[in-house]
Amino acid sequence: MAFREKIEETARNKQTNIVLALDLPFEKPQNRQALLERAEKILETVHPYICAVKINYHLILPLGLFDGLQRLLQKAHEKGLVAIVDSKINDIGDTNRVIAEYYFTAGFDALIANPFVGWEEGIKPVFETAKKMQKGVLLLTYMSHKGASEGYGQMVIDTETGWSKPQYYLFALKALKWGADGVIVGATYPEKIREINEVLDGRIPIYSPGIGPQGGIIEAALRAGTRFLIVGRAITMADNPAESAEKIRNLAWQCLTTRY
Ligand code: NUP
Repeated sequence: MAFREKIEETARNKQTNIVLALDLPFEKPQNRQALLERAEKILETVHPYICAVKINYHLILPLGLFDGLQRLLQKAHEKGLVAIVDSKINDIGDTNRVIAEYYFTAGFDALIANPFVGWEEGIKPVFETAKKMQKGVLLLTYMSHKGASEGYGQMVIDTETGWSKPQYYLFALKALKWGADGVIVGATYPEKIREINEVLDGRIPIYSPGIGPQGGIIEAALRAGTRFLIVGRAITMADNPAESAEKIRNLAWQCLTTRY
């Protein structure tokens, strides 16, 4: 089954739209085993409340793609979760293709890429690789941090159409044109979520990180049109990650199912 159907089906069956960002603080290399065990334990206790797990450099760097990470990917798949790699692919096409091949071969179902590099000799090989391997591509469209306005929020003149538009608006159009499986828009910017959702016209789901420590509010993001919430530290750093995940999931699902 293709990534997009897989995550939708899992979300529907488990009644959760939470993607766990399995991020943990820095550990010295000699503590890699303890880091892996901590991540495994969180996944084990939190899995009933999430539809997917997103893995970032926090774990890729210390654990290794074909080493410790394999245990986490195996566990995620055993639990019926979809696995997304937060790779933010951002290089020339030939390099991007090799990066995508490694992540997909390792077992990830989807990856995150940065549209700033453009299509030809940029992001195109990522989409080609994903299509060939039946995997998904999510595109950064408006990031959740304050400085996002300096890049994703700047007014630009589109080289193809000559239109003067905000960068994120053009990225949303490109996500449609390129056939992205999702776009990332910060939960910290509900007005951007609303605007991008209008451009996407319900054809591509929005994934929003940034609730909790970054200041985003669950209800505001979901009412604006977010489909999936990406949640990290509010769960991974909680005294009781399972309890926190359950609370967030219940609130988000209730909000999602009553928003219209
Ligand atoms: O715009 C983005 N904002 C963001 O926080 C795009 C991302 N990929 N992320 C990632 O989502 C970030 O790197 C982290 O892995 C996760 C959010 O974590 P938290 O703020 O919920 O702890």
